[in-house]
Amino acid sequence: MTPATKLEDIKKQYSDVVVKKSDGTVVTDTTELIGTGSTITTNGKTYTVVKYGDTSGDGIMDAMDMYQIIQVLIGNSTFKDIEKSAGDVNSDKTIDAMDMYMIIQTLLGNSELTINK
Ligand SMILES: [Ca+2]
Repeated sequence: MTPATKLEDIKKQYSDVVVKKSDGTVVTDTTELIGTGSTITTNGKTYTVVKYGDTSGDGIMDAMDMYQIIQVLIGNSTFKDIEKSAGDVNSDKTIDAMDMYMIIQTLLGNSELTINK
């Protein structure tokens, strides 16, 4: 999935797909962005979405995600496993300044995160 993946894009590939937000509500708006923590069920299997940089789970990477990562870095907050996976944009199993750097560069438009999930 790319950062801009919407329900309609998934439906093109999997016609029987059911997408739920992290709170369990079914997504019916085909233009809605799919965020971290959402689940995708197709062909009897359910997958949990990890969107790199989207720790807040709203489908976009923005200042809110940076804020959440900063809070975790300074010890004011902790991430659930799924949020940790989303925040660890360079996939080195830790959330640190390098992840912040990559997210800032992406927000500035200097680079694009590569999505492998
Ligand atoms: Ca990392």
